[in-house]
Amino acid sequence: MVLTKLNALKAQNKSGFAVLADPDKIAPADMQHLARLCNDAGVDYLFMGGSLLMAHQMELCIQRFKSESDIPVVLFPGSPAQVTPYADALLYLSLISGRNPDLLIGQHVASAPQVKGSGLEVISTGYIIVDGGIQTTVSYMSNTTPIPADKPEIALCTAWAGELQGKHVIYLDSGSGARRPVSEEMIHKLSSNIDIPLIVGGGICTPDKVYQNCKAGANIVVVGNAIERDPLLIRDMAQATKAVNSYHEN
Ligand code: 1GP
Repeated sequence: MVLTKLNALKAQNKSGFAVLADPDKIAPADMQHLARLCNDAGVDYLFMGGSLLMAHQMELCIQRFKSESDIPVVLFPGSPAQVTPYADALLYLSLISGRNPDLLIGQHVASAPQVKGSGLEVISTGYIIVDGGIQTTVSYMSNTTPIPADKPEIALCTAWAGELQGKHVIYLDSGSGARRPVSEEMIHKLSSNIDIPLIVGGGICTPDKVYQNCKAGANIVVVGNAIERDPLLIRDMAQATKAVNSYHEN
């Protein structure tokens, strides 16, 4: 189970690495190559999803990936249309940094029969968007205001509220293609004060940034854009999470 492993990472103060594939940007034909790169690098998860979904090839992408890899596929859906039983687990997102009722409960009600019937492992996720220095697709599409990047205390209260509501994990995201990733100060503020796993993503471009995020307490670091530009980064980024784990062990 994906959540069992995430909880173990949190309990042991460890980190893992997730590659985000946007089905609008990657072709099914590329998924086997991506799977082999992920296998070789020891990637922990493949996240699948995007804020749009114009190419309806997500199921085929997942099938192709799974034909080459046992790495769990976790849906990170931009809309209920992206929920598919071909994956292993679903980040069941509530956009708790926003005040858009549709993304707090509305879409959940509408998609409940589909989610219940999917057979997916459902991971209740408090999704927090932080200002990444540029208007990202997610902030525009969600019609919400991100948390200011220099207000870690607001992010913490939001994460606490999610935890108190029973969310399984918190996802702290500055949005895909963010100019400024979430700060280590904010990551540390949350990770040291919540008891549930912390996922971090948005605008992370270098293995060193992955390392710093993990050191600050991220349990999963997610990278999409940078890997689309240079898939060979997968190896060094996955390695960075492992280096932090050995640093904590010693
Ligand atoms: C976006 O956290 C993810 O929601 C990943 O962002 O594509 O910028 O790596 P990038």
